[in-house]
Amino acid sequence: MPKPIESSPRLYDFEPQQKTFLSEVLQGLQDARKELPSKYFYDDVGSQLFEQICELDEYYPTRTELAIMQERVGEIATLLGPNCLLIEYGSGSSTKTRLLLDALHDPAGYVPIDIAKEQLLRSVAALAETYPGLEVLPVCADYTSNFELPVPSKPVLRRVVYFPGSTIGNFDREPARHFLRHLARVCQGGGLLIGVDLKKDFNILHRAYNDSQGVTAQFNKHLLVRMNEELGADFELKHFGHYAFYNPTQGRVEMHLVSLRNQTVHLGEVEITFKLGESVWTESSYKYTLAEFAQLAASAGFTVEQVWTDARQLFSVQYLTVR
Ligand code: AVJ
Repeated sequence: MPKPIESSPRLYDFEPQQKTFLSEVLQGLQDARKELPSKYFYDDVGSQLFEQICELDEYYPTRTELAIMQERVGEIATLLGPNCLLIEYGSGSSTKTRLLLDALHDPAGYVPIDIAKEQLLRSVAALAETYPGLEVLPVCADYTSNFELPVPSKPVLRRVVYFPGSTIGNFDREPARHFLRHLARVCQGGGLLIGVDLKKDFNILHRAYNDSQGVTAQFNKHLLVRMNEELGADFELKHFGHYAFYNPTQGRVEMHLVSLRNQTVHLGEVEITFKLGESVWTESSYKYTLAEFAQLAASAGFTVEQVWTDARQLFSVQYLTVR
């Protein structure tokens, strides 16, 4: 266990190996099938664009998950029980976390885990003000690695991992199973409260990722903006198109940036050529049926204890337990 750094709040800093933006971009764009990791959407501007997406009429997941949480938080708090240690993977959408913290019965502590240190410290400082009695133990780590969890001073009855926002949807199938197995070890004897987006009418999915105001397109192209600004690249935004569609055989929405002509882009010394119609895969967002997710959860060692959905079955919040 590393030493907490000398600022308030204490931070358990595991100094995660962060590959640089440049090295991941170079790797992704020099693959035969070009791709960029979707985590790079979320710098300050990108996070703001995502928040704008969440406000769109067409983008149902965020508001639907929040509505489920608001309606069921009492029930959820009862199920999680008193003195639980709440561990959040990839904090951020603190509205949902605050709902939970408001309802939990005497939580033993709150452990937000994030790879982005500054953001983590900012959100923790804000939480500490609202919840002065709550022991907050932020951890800076790559959340797929094996790290020790900090131990709060209050006794812990069970550990509960919170993984909202259907972020699990961004993992391909095998990595998803692998990550859920990791979570099962972390919350052994306790549970996992997870937001999972559901399969539905293709047209609803299509609209959610192809909004009429073009905010999602701007969010997608923000990766190009970041490469221009931070890596000195010369992507011409007008020569790339936002292309998002539901792939029904794979059960996922795919987001791509498609080259609208043959072109060459420069990234420092490196030249990257694009053929007309060639795409850069920027995100996958898998959708599940309740049965499919239950099977995935079971293969990772979880039992589905409770599922809450909205009336239209667009989204689900699930409590999974592991013995
Ligand atoms: C935050 C990753 C769940 O996949 O729906 C929104 C991100 N991408 N519009 C999603 C996103 C395009 C979102 N997640």
